[in-house]
Amino acid sequence: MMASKFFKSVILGPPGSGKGTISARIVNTFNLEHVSSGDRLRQNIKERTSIGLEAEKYIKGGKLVPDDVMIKFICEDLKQTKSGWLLDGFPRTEAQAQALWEIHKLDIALNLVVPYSVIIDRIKDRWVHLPSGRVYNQGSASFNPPKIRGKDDVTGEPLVQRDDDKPEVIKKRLELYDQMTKPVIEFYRRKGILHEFTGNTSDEIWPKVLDCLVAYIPLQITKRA
Ligand code: G5P
Ligand code: MG
Repeated sequence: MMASKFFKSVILGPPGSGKGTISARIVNTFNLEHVSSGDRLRQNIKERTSIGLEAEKYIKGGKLVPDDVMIKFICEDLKQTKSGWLLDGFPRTEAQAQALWEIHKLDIALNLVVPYSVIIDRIKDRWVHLPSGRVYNQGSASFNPPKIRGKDDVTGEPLVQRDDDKPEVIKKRLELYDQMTKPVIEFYRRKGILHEFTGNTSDEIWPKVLDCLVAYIPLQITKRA
């Protein structure tokens, strides 16, 4: 069975909290489209589009891309979706949350709560496959390593490290998250749709997210089955 065509959800959490990791598990389980603002921006940077060139200036320094650019970009993207969706990385400011809400009333907002010390430790080992957004960790923790070091599991193409994963840029991203994105959590709390999940690892967080979503999207477990 498929999730409702109109199921609309967002996943929130600081940089490196595992939004991409948990989103991959969600869309492998439910029939939702993963719309990641960061992945979409990185694809545009790679393709040297005008939005990519503009966004690159901000992303490199760990700053946020301006609200007007992001709102237009993501709302256009959502028009292309063919099923329910899970937004990751958007909204990131209260203005973005308000703009989205005017167009789409969401069913649920998931918030990942992971200590910053854990995040800083794992980010240095993150490697990504840019075309798909698939994310791996090549650290000593042996969490989700690629089957072959440096290569994407599905395509065998090379993995890269993100420019904005340098320690000084991560620090800036976490500061901006505190200032700009925490109000988004409060926005959804006021709307009564916020669910928070705390843990040090994605394996600890995932079963709680799954339980929550099953209650919202009943009897629709697994695309894989
Ligand atoms: P992004 O791309 O949205 P962030 O900063 O929100 O970037 P990020 O860094 O992508 O979030 P994540 O998705 O939350 O982090 O985390 P992840 O990739 O799944 O996991 C991080 C690492 O930890 C991976 O290596 C993973 O394998 C590993 N990991 C996960 N779980 C575990 C675990 O349990 N144990 C261990 N050991 N490892 C684990 O945005 C990037 C930039 O784009 C711009 C901004 O400039 C932003 O900085 N941007 C926007 N600007 C304005 N408005 C918006 N809406 C924007 N959206 C993007
Ligand atoms: Mg991500």
